[in-house]
Amino acid sequence: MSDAMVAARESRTANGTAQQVDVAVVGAGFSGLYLLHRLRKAGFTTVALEEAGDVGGTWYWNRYPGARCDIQTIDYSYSFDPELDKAWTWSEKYATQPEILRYLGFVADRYDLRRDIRFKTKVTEARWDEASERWQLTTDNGPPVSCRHYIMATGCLSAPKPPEIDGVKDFKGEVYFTGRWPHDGVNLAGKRVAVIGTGSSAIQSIPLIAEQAAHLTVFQRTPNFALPAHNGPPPADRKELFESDRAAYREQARQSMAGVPYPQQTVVSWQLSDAERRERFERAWAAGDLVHILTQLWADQAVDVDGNRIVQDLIREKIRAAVNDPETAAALMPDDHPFGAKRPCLDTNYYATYNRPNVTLVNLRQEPIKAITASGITTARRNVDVDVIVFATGFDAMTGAIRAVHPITGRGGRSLTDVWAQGPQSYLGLTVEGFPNFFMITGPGSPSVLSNMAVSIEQHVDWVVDRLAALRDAGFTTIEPTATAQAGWNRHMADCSMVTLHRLANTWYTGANVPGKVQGLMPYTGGVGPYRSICDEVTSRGMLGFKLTGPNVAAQCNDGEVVRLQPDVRLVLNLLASLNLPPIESMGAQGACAFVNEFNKGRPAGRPIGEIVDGTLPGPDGPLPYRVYKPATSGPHPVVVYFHGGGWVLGDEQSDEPFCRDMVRRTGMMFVSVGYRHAPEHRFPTAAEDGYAATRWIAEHAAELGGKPGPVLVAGWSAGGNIAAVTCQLARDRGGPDIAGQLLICPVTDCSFDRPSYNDNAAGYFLTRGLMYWFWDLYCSPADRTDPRVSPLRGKVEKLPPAFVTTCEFDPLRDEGIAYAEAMSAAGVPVEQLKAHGHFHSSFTMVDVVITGVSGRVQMAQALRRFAGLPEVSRGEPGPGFKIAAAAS
Ligand code: NA7
Repeated sequence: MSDAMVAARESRTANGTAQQVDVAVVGAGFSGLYLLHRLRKAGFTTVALEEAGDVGGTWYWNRYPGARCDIQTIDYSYSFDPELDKAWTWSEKYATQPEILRYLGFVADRYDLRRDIRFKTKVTEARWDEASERWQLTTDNGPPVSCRHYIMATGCLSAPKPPEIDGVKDFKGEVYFTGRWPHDGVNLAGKRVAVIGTGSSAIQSIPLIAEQAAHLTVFQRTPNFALPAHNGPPPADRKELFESDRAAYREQARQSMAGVPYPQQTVVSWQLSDAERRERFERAWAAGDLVHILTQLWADQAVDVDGNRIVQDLIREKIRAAVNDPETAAALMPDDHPFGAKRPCLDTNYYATYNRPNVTLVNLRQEPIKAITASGITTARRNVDVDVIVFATGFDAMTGAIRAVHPITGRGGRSLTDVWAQGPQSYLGLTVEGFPNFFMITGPGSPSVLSNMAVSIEQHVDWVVDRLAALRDAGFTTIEPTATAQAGWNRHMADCSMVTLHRLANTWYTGANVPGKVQGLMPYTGGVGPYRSICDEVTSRGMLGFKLTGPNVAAQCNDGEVVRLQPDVRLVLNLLASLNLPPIESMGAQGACAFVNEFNKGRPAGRPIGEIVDGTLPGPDGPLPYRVYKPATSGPHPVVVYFHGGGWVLGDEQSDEPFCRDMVRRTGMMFVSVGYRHAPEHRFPTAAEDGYAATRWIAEHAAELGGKPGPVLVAGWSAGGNIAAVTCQLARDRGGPDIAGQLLICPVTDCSFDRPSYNDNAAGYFLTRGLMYWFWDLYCSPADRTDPRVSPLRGKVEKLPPAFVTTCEFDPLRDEGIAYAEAMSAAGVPVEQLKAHGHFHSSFTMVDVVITGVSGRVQMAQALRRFAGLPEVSRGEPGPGFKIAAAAS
């Protein structure tokens, strides 16, 4: 049906004449305004429907005292028009709400946007009409709207949460919500005021309310981390950086992780001394910048509970120093969540406000609110009479404003509320399967609140409008994500959530602040730059994951999942690809060794452990070097004989050092890494025979080495996994030593190259098929390759020690590892398998780089302990919010 026919039909609707537009936008805040501008420029007819009386979105409503942005305003600005950028100068580092609102009004005027906005108009219902392929929107003011595309630009924090406290209606005094503050202000002078809540809104307003009120009582349920904003004029260094090359500055922001141009930190906390860490922290504290302190201290601060705890302790010290009364100070110290897992706040004199004689803190953890009465608030311990109650109790974040339009009915009469009954589902956080031509700006599943919103909004709007224009030009009238693409995005979201610590706190990021809301991390934690590149990849791969239809064109559906790799694996592989390295096999054996040594120098060295001792042991033809890694706990510890990776050609007893250290810490066991001899000088079966001989010697000399006498365990990665597997077979056949268990990580087990993983993962995942061929050629003649000492899968697999076999989805060696595990299992050997999805050959040995490898190493360590007969480790868990800390550190 043509648009003209649709228009004629729609104008006869029972609700009166519908306003006909190509695209309807809900909201006229940062997102809605830019959408209007872009849509108009792209030639679409459009209308924005806005509940408020003017533009501004969140900045229209949140007028409480002290309301400011918490991203430096230089960064919290539109960048789409360099002329606009130059035409506006912010007066402060963190602009106040009135100034931001003036800015948005200025933007609306400059591009004449108000003429397409219907103010004081709420969308009450939205329905996809299959026949006309248009959305029909019902409003509470003026005509309904019929549109081809429907875009929710409703913001993440615009649906205030009800107070959930009994008796609010009985209260005889004044009641205010920070998120719906009266436009002409509130006179609090001389009044007794209660503030409920200690999130950002409360922390910004409390110091100013305290200055006016006769008495202020703050009711705190959960203390929050707050940092001094050090507000003032925009900092000279940042301004200079920006003004020296505005375009480059903005571009850096777009590619960054948080939408603010800061570099990625590479130094981890344990590589720094106490003094160095304190120096970095003090610098960050003085900078008064959330993104700085959240990202610039050390690389593990946001991904590892130990790295994070150091920051928490330093902030708690600051709170202790700022607040005179020790009991109040203690109550103000957050202890139930990692720093940054809940949105930290920027403050001006917040903690010092509690030193004022007219301010009281009520700790609701000790005395919960029982009810609000006619005269005030009753807790379990006292009645507090007040004249005014300020609710700073937050929002039904991320999904609240979208679900406030109810129902949004998509294909087949399904409502978005039903589809999201178990939590929001989306593709890219922008679209939802079953809801054609429906888009969300900064929706759940996008970086949104974990980023500088201005940057994310521009990226979303540009992507959506560019796609709409391209579809229109190609004759498509509908666009809808597929179930596969959406499921893939949800899995990728879950993968990303394992990288950071956000999942360990009860926050509005997870829906935990709203009783009854399904919980799960809603924003995308994979970073702004990576997210942008994923959206661009969707486009460059022919609108991957979208179904497109149009009246005069063949339907198109390029189905699939855009990211199947773990997020950090994707980053590592992209980085490696950008280096354009020559294939390792083209470097020659010596050149390849030198390359690997150089490569290893650039990685984090590995965490501190008890002791490292080097030595040599007698091998079959002379001494072999070894390196012992000992735990910090007192021994003797069970001994793990470890074989490094490197295709029988590369590496040495030190080359997997970060992995060995990590496993020593996790297992509490001693690792002895063996420097077996390499090809091409020493071909098959040297590595295998060295491995076996070394294991035998280590088992016999365990006590001398400081380990526990008795059975040893063997472990190895890649070709080292091959040697470990072969050693177990030889030990069985040659009368010992006793081996209590084997850990095989991505092992080589067979000389056949025709399993699917050799083809599926032939290139692009660092270990290539070509490199494997080269390793085999250097180590082993074709005639020897079926010998079980290099292809243990061809040997006898009965009566082997219990095994834990790790394989990675994107590894050429995946299928032979699985085949070996299955063969052993079929032969009665107890076998556990970890089939690591989204991982590549080096995922588990790139410790502190591939963070998503942690949970796999936790499982491997548990297996080794079980094999050695040690009890399971129970890690100290500091609070309910840290429940899955073991998997994160
Ligand atoms: P937040 O950050 O959600 O803070 C709300 C606060 O209100 C928080 O301290 C809550 O405690 C508290 N709260 C909520 N409900 C209750 C009840 N029923 N009783 C007692 N205390 C309650 O909202 P904000 O408006 O401050 O900030 C939102 C974002 O806007 C902010 O992060 C910035 O990005 C800008 P809880 O922690 O749930 O125990």
